[in-house]
Amino acid sequence: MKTITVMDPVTRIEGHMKVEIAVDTIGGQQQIVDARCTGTLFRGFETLLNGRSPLDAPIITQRICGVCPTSHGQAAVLALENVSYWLPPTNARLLRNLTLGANFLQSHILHFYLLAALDYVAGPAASPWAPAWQVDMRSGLDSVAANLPAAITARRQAHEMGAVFGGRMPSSSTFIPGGFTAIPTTENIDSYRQYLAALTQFIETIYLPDVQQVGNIYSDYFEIGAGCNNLMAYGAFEMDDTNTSRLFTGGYTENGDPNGQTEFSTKDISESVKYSWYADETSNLTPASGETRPEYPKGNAYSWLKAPRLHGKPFEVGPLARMWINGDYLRGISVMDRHVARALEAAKIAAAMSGWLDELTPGQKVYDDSFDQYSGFGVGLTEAPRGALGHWVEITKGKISHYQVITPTCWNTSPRDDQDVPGPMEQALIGTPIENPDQPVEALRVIHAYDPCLSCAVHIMRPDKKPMIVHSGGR
Ligand code: NFE
Repeated sequence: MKTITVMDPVTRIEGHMKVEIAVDTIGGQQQIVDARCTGTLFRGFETLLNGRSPLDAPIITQRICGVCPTSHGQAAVLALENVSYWLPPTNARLLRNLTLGANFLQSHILHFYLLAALDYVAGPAASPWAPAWQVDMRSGLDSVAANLPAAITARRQAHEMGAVFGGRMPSSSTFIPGGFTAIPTTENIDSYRQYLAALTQFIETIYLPDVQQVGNIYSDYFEIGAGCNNLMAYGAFEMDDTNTSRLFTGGYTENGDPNGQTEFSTKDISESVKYSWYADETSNLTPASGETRPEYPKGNAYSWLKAPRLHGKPFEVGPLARMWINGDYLRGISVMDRHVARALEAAKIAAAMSGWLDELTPGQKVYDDSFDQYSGFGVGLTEAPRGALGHWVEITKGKISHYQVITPTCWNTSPRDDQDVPGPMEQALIGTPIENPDQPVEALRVIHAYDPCLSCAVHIMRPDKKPMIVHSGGR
C-alpha cells in the first residue's frame, strides 16, 4: 500500500517549496514511486520592471533573491548590453567576474555546511538544530560538524570579498549596463587578494576534504538520484573582451553522454504550463514571447513554477551540468556527484579569480558612457550558483516594455510538462529507497543536492499591468 508523505515547507532551502512523495514496496524494498514538487510562492518582479528605465533592471532584479543577486545583476546588464551588441571595457568584465565569483563561493559554502550537511550529520541537541527527525546518521563525519564555525567565517569572508568591488553584499549596486561603477586600485586589489587566499585555503583544505568524506561514508548516494540525465548550461565568466571564451562554456548533453553539444538557441526553450497555475493557452511559449496569465486553481495543476524545456525535454542545470559540459567532471550523475562537482567547481572558480585579479589595471576605465539603448530586444545568459540563468528584455522608447526571467531552480524543480514528463528533481526522487516514510531523510538528500531556491524560481508578469487578484481557495 502506498504511503503519501507531504513535506511542506521543505526546510533548509531558500524560498517556499512543497514536495509530495508516494512510497511503496517494490521487490521487498520501500522506495519513492511518485513525486511532485510545488513552488508555493507567488511573486511579480517582471511586472515591477514594465515602464521603467532599463537602468533599473540590474538593481531591481537583484532583489529577486539574497543568495544569488549578483547573477541577476550580471544577467540584467548582459541582456541590456545585448540590445546593441555592446561589450564592456576589460576592467568591467574582470570586476563583474570577480564579484560574481565571490557570490558563487559564498553560495556553495553556505549550501554544503548550512543547508545540506544536516542530511548526513546529526546536529547538536539544541535550537536551531533541534527538534529534528530522529534519523540514524552514519558515523565518521565529526570533522564536517566541527568545521561548521569555520564555514560560517568563510562564508562571511566571501561576502566581504564580494563587497570589495561590489560595494555591498548582497545586492551590489556596481553592475550597470555600460560597465561597472567601482575602480580597481592597488589597495582594493590587495584586500581582495587576501580574502581570496583565505577562501582558497578553506576550499582546498576543508570544504573539498569534507565533501569527499561525506562521499566516502554515503557512497551509495553516488547511485541514487540521477534524475533526467540531461544537463544544460548557458556558460559564464567571460574570459576575453569579445565574449568568445568563457570559463564555463555553455552547452547541453542528453542521457549522460560525456560528449555534449556546445551550440543551442534559446529559441529552442519553451515553458509548459499544463501542471502550472497559468492559462493553458500560454503553454509552450519561448521566453522571448513568454506570457504569464495566472489561473488558480486549475485542473491538475500543482505549482507556480512553469516547466521550462529545451527541445521539449527537461534538463538539469547547476554545478554538475557546468562541470560535465566543460569536461571537468564526468564520474556520474547522482546526489553525491552534485555535491562533489559543486565543491570542485568552487576550487576552479577560485583559481580563475586569482588570474582575473592579476589582469586588472588599477585606475583604468570601467565604464563607457557612449552606451545607450533606446529600443530593441536583448538576451542575457549567464550562470547563477544553482545553474543557467536567463533574462530577456524588450525596450521601447527608452523604457522596459517586456521582461522575462528563467531561473535555474525553475529548470530543476519544475512540475510535469505538457507531455506529462516529470521535472528533473521529480525524476530524481522516483526510485529513491526510503527507510521510514514518516521521516524520509533520503528524499531530503535528493532535494538538497540540487540546492533549490524557490524565491528565484517563481515569477509573475502582467503585460497589461492590471492588478492581479489571486484566490487562495475556490472561486
Ligand atoms: Ni535564489 Fe538563484 C541561484 C537564481 S536559483 S538562488 O543560484 O537565478 O534558481
